[in-house]
Amino acid sequence: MSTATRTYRGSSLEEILPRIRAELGPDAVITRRREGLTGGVGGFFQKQFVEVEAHAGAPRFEAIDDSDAVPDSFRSTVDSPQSTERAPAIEKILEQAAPFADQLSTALERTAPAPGTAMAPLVAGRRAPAEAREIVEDLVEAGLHPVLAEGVVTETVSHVLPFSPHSSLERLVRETLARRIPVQSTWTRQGRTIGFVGPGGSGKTLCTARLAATYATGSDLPVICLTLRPRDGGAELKSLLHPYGVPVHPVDDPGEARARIAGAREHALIVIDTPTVSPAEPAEHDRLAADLEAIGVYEIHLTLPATVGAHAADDVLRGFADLGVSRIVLTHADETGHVGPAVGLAIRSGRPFSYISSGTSVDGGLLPVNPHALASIIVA
Ligand SMILES: Nc1nc2c(ncn2[C@@H]2O[C@H](COP(=O)(O)OP(=O)(O)OP(=O)(O)O)[C@@H](O)[C@H]2O)c(=O)[nH]1
Ligand SMILES: [Mg+2]
Repeated sequence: MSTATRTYRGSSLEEILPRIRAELGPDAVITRRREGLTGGVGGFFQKQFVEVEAHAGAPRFEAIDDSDAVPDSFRSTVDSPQSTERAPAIEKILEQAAPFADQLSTALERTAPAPGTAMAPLVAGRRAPAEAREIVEDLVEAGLHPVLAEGVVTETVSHVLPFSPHSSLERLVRETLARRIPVQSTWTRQGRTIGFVGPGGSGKTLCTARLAATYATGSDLPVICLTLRPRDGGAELKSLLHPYGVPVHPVDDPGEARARIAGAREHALIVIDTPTVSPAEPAEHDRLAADLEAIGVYEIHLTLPATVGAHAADDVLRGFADLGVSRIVLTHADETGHVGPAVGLAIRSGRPFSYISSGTSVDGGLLPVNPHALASIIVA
């Protein structure tokens, strides 16, 4: 039998030892054992491997050397007291293969440092907690893009967990995600001029009514409500706002709109409902863009239904971006818990969320976005 040294690599000793015994026989000599991490994404979620060097034949135990160059991601665990603990499967193998077992025992003892002389690990640091993988899967399940999900959990494990080692990982991931969600619901000036744009049925008219009603009942600012070229002459918006005493002014062009709001911009809440423009009708789209610019609408909020998938969310923003969209209103939020695509869009695009809309009543259906509440929809 050859005494050439062979290297065996597997995910555990239990997996490797039977192979060694089968190939090198019961007299096989273990000359080296080490453990490390391999693969993974960005140095994270790597798989653990065990590597054993062995040769067949008479005992020829050689110096154990773990000091040679190893990859950065390698983490030697031979200094760890646990490294000599054996799983039941190993114990079973040991019982069944006496000479081999003796050599293995010797090898394991020789690879473990004497008490009090532990080697420094080659790379210090903890492993990612096992539940990290499950949380990534939960985030993806909630509709977050896998790269974003992995990034949020990686950031939490590497940079947040060290400061709160006793906190639940889920809670910390939720906080990390919340910190990444851009939010801006107010304007530094006292007066605001706001327009809602978005796909058909996404909630433009209801958001206009809700914002106008909220300010009319609770703010010290006067409210001016316009609706640009409404198909129904403004009937729907008028009926929604009638109980709040807010008049609705249908306008056909920017000149008419400017005349309505002249002198009020600095001290009023001016809110404008816009008509749906189809991407299939670029002339209408360009006309709306030109009108919003001519009126001087400083804040253009895109009404984005929470029910959109990732691709559709991208398409919606791309389709409306040139209208000057600066905020995103998350609408129809009561209809799904699957808000990942919309949240991912805000994070990726840097467009902040302003409001979140749910239900169909005017009262209380529109609230400034709280990023922590939004994150908790994704990480329960
Ligand atoms: N459940 C729920 N329904 C909503 C929400 N927002 C709007 N709706 C309903 O969705 C429908 C369309 O809402 P609108 O506000 O008219 O949408 P729009 O964007 O103005 O629609 P068009 O002007 O026709 O393009 C109405 O029946 C609303 O009551 C919401 O947040 N949740
Ligand atoms: Mg409408």
